[in-house]
Amino acid sequence: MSTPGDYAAVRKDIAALLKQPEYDDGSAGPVLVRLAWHSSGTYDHETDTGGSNGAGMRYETEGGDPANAGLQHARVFLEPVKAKHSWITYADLWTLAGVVAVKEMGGPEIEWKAGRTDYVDDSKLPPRGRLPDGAQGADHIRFIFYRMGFSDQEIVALSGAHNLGRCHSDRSGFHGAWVNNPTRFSNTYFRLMLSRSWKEKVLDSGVRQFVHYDEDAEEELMMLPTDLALLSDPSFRPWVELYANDKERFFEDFAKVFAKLVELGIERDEAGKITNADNVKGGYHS
Ligand code: CCH
Repeated sequence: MSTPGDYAAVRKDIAALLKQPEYDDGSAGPVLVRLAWHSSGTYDHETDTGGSNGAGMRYETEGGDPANAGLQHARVFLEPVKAKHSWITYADLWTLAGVVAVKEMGGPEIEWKAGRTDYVDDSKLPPRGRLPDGAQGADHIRFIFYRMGFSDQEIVALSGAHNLGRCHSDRSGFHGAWVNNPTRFSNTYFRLMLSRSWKEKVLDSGVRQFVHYDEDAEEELMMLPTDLALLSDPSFRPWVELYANDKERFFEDFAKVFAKLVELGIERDEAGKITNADNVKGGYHS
């Protein structure tokens, strides 16, 4: 047990668990980034529902959403950290883990603020279907991300997280990694998107994705239909080109937009204290 509020100690323990030789590409990092994103990305600006407050993925309604398949691995990786620092809320731990993982994998420092609650307000629970579907196109991406309050530029910057990790046939139905070194944060995803020729492939399961095979690559690389929609859309594409050519600008923009993502639905006073957390009515404590 550490001193309540010692987030530096929590960060250290998250960093220490990233190396997982038996898991995927040897790192828990990518799936932790996805956990942070899916816990936040249910937010709806108009109704002020969803978002990371409440850590709703602990329960079947949200945790059992097919879009969240596989994220139990991320939550299990973090259990020892929660056990050791029991004062931290799951909502804070999951978002902080994503931020620490990005940095540890060579990405930018992302601003992160504490204070999320694990108090579940039933009236704030997101319905299923709030997260994006990789089989779709630009209209769908806009529908999902505009609902959270993001611009076209922010959508493209956030999508750069697909530098990390991979698709698992038994989770999403898609298969493979976007880049050759999927545990190193970089702008390779954008560079490959522009420089390679992507061929449609229908997997045995009937799922449609795009693939490319490089002579020197260990495996066939992939793109989702939603990834390639960023190329074909005239408003998304200039940002893909910018981020492919300017890694620093990508890092800067990614850091800003990821910080915004994990703050969706969180209201703070001038001192940074959350004003819409512990006092919610009609909620229950875990
Ligand atoms: Fe993603 N993502 N994502 N994604 N994603 C998947 C995996 C990761 C979409 C679909 C998928 C973001 C946006 C989108 C990560 C981060 C982000 C998978 C494979 C699908 C499908 C899941 C599996 O099979 O395990 C779609 C569609 C969109 C937008 O339209 C955003 C935004 C982020 C973060 C900022 C990361 C990281 C992974 C790898 C996870 C892993 O387990 O390796």
